[in-house]
Formats: sequence, C-alpha cells, structure tokens
Amino acid sequence: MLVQFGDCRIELCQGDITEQEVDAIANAANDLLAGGGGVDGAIHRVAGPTLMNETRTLYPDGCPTGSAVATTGGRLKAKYVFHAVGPIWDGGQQGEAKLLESAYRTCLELCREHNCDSVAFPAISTGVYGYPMDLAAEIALNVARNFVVEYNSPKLIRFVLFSDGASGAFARVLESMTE
Ligand code: AR6
Repeated sequence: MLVQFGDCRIELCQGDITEQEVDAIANAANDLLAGGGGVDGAIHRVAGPTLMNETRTLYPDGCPTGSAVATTGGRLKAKYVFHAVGPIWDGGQQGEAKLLESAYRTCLELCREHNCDSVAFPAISTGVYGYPMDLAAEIALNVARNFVVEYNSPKLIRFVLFSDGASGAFARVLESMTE
C-alpha cells in the first residue's frame, strides 16, 4: 500500500528491513547503543562490525530515548543506519507517545542532514519494548505525514513490517489518512 503526499510517498511493505534498497534504514536501538536482539540484532549481523565500531567511537555515551544518531551502513545496501531509541511502554502515561514521535522525527531530520531521499523504518518500540502496535502505527504515520507535508522530503518513507498484525495496524491508519 502506498499514499502520495505532494512529491513524497509513504509506503507499507511486509518483510525484512535489512534487505531494503534505500538511502537509510532506521534501527530500533537501546539508549546504550549496545546492540541486542530483534531488528537491532538483525541489522548488526548483516551490516557487520563497522556499525558497532562507529557507535562506540562517535557516540560513547549512547543516545537518549526519543532521539537518534547516524552511522554508515556497513555491508547493508543502505548508505546509513539511523539508530533510533524508542521508549519502553509503561502504560502510556509516562510520555511514551512524545518520545516515540521524536525518535521518528529525529530520523527524518537526519535524512535531510545526510541528503537521503529514501528511508525505511521498522515499527520502533513494538517488540521487546512492548508499545501497542495500533498506537505505535498512529504515531509513526502521523509523524511521517506531517514531516513530508512540511518539508516535501524525503521522497520515500517505507515502513517495513514484520508480521501480519503490524501490517494490518499500519494499513488501517494509513487508509484512514486518505479518507
Ligand atoms: N525487519 C523488520 N522488522 C523487524 C525485524 C526485521 N528484520 N526484526 C524484528 N522486527 P524490537 P523494540 C520488528 O524488539 O521494541 C533490542 O534488543 C518486530 O517484530 O526489535 O524497539 C534493542 O537492542 C517489532 O515489531 O525493538 C533494544 O534493547 C519491531 O521490529 C530493544 O530491542 C521492533 O521490535 C528495542 O525494542
């Protein structure tokens, strides 16, 4: 499914983010940038040791929750990886929505900084961090839509979803944006 906003499109697909041929992919990292399981583990495995070397050297203090930092893509097809730190879900009253929003938004700002026309995102925080998928989908897609409407870039934002549940949740929200 895809929806066009001005010159930009927001696209949904089901699959593995490590295989995406885009300028940048976002990672769902932790605040120590210590690597881990889930999509983080998969990205580091495919990209190789360059990623961890760069995060250790460039960001020895890690990255605060709600923000993101850039490295190159190592052996990935993508030129850059934006390591985004989403919040751990704690019932929804601890500022989780704002933090998730700013994690996505920082990645989109990094696209502008690094001249990336295309970026792929996983559903940040919806795995180990427990963010409810439907709420996360609404935040992710709202940030994406608001950003492209404001800046007319990047030209492509693709959400790469790992399960039927994630695809369904994102599709429902994106459909509602076209009504
Ligand atoms: N491609 C796309 N999506 C994926 C892939 C993949 N290859 N693998 C998993 N997902 P998670 P979080 C989906 O747990 O919740 C790590 O240990 C997955 O189904 O990877 O932000 C970090 O180091 C889910 O919908 O990230 C942190 O400590 C989504 O990606 C912590 O987990 C995010 O799941 C971050 O937790």
